[in-house]
Amino acid sequence: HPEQQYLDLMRRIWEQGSERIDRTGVGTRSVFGATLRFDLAGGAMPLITTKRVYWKTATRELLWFLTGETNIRPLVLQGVHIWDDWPHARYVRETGDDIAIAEFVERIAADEAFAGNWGDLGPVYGKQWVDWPTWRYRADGLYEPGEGINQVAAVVESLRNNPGSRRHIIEGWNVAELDRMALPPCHKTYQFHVADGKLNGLLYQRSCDVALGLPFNLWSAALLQRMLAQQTGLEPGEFVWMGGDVHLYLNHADLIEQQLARAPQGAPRLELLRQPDSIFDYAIEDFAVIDYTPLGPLKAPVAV
Ligand code: DHF
Ligand code: TMP
Repeated sequence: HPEQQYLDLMRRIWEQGSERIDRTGVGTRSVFGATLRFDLAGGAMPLITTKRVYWKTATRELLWFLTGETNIRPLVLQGVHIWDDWPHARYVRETGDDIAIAEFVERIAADEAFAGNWGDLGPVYGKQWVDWPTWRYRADGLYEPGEGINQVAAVVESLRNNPGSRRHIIEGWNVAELDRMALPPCHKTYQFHVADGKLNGLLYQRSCDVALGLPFNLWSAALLQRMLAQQTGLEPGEFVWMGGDVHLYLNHADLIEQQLARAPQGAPRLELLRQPDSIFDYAIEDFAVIDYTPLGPLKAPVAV
């Protein structure tokens, strides 16, 4: 079963990983450099079955990236709370107002101006993907803002017009803007590749929380690949995931032990119910997952 790769990686890190103090202070066991491969033929998806994964939440996050949005408010208004902790932590740190997270999130939803001030993550994924900032020199030697670059639209164009290219890349790692981001991008580089009428995809993830983040990251990257394949008339090929610092947080021990005692269930597939006019026109209703019969949810705290 393809999911065995995920479980094997989890077990290897838990049993052999190096213990390291990390930025969050929680502590991790970590290995450096790992690869997973999934064949997306026939609609197969790397959707983890040894716990329930909220694929609609991950899908809403991906659609939010594609709008270029970096404020959590549109997510919150859809009931998606995976990014709440970071704006909340910044608010508490910068104002000294020790407001509970539930109350903070309520204010983000209710008060647009408050959300404008406190709900933004900085120029993270969405901004870099569809509006990478540029500068242009003027005759007087000063420079002014240029037009943003839409990397996603450019990749659709290059897949259509120059499929043999080795430059189908979407990059999140804008070095000049890292210090303004709530978190520098983890899933930082996407590359696509056309061969034999199929679209292959690769995600390089510099830092990976295997228990909480990776199930979302695998789903979302494969989903983006499926959407790009549909938009460019290609069949989905292979999806390759590569991780840099691939880790398990020490406070995820219960989840890890329960998950490693479980066996993968069936072969979930994704159906695209409609072909939207562009990569930017997908909606949550366009996606249906079939044959997904996961084992029960496993909860663990996210390290902020
Ligand atoms: N920080 C850390 N330490 N790990 C992460 O995985 C992570 N991911 C981020 C931002 N910062 C992060 C963005 N993605 C969850 C999943 C993905 C995600 C953030 C959080 C999460 O908490 N998942 C839970 C709950 C899902 C839900 O409420 O819908 C899960 O059980 O999968
Ligand atoms: P770092 O910036 O210090 O590497 O911390 C980021 C943490 O978030 C790290 O545990 C990796 C995790 N993460 C994911 O695994 N996937 C994601 O999509 C995001 C945003 C974060």
